[in-house]
Amino acid sequence: MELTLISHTLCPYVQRAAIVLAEKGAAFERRDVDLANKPDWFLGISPLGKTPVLLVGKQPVFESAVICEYLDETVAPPLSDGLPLGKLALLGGQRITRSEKRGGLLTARL
Ligand SMILES: N[C@@H](CCC(=O)N[C@@H](CS)C(=O)NCC(=O)O)C(=O)O
Repeated sequence: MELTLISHTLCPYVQRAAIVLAEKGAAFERRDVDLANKPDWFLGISPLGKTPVLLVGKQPVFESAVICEYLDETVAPPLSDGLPLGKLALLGGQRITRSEKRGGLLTARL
């Protein structure tokens, strides 16, 4: 499915989604909008007029945490282990991995 990240150059919430996409090596188009002069097409897909919005085909997905979770569930490889702690870490910008040797959980910044 074609992915378009509707963005603003300085938006840290956009960065969360962009980092997840980059970690996955996913192909996507980035389209910046001027938040001081929001275009009508943007207001038509972003209920609160905020970036980021991820277009999955023509379907808008909004709220950066929701976008990150959607991407992790639909684009391989998974960055979280799908368990609650792993999901929370993903949303906080961390990756949780299981330590084979120590049998514990390790976290690292995405
Ligand atoms: N809770 C939102 C926050 C998004 C947000 O506040 N984006 C800012 C840019 S960094 C925005 O679009 N501001 C424009 C406005 O509020 O009019 C998310 O995590 O996606």
